[in-house]
Amino acid sequence: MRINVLTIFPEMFASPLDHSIIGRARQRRLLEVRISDIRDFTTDRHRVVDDSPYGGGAGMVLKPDPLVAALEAIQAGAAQRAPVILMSPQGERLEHRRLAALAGEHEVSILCGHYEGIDERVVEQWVDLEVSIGDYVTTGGELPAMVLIDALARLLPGVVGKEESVVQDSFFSTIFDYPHYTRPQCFRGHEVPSVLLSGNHEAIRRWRRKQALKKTRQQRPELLAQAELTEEDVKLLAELDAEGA
Ligand code: 4FV
Repeated sequence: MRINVLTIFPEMFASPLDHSIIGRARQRRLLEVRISDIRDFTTDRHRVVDDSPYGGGAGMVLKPDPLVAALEAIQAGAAQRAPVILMSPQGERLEHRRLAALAGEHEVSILCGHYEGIDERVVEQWVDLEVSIGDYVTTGGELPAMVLIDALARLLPGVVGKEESVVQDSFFSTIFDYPHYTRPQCFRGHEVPSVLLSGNHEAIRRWRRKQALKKTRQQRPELLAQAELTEEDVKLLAELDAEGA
C-alpha cells in the first residue's frame, strides 16, 4: 500500500514511522509512505502556505493554492485517483471499521491541517473523507495522521507477524482484548491469576473471554450492545452479574 502525506512539517514524520512494526513493513515494501512538503508547492520566494481568515478572527488558514498543487502533483500520472483524507476534528470518528476499509485501498493521500485549518474550498472540492482521532484539538494534523497510518498498517497483510494477534485485537470484534500477564508470577505481592498457570487451555480461553466481556461492559457498554454475543458470552455475562462484577 502507498500512503502519501501532505504536511508543512515533513520533519515530524522523520522518526515515528521508521521503527518496529511500521519500520519493518516499509523495509519489506508492504507499506510505502511518501511525505510531501506543501511548502515545495508554493510559488512565492517566502514559500507562504497560510494567510489570515476572510471575515476576520484569530489564527491563520492554510491557503488552497499550494495544497491543491501538492495534491495534483501526487495524482499526476496515477492510474486512478487515490482517496484524499483530511485529518480534522470535524471528521468522522476514526474506528476499526474505517481502517479495515482503507486497508483495501492501493493508495491513499492524507492531508495534515495546521493552524485554524485549511481553506474550505479544498475540503469541498478535493477531500473525499474527513477523519477525527477524537473530540479534542491537536496543534496539527501530523500526529493524527501518524495514528491513522500506524493503525492502518497493522491491518495490511503480512505486517503484523501473527495474524492471530490482529484478530483478537480490541475492536476487531467490538469486544475488548483480554488482560495479559507475563513473568514474574508474583510481582510486588501481586499474583498472576492461577487459571493462566493451569495449562487448561479451555478454562484459560473461557476466563479470557469473561474478562474481555467484563471490561468492555465496564468501560464501553455501547460496544457490548453492538457486539454479536455467543450463547457462551450470555452465560459469562450472567456469571459476572451473579458475581456482582
Ligand atoms: C484533529 C483531530 C485535530 C485542528 C486544527 C489541527 C487540528 C489544526 N485532527 N483528529 N482531533 N486537528 O485536532 O484529527 O489544524
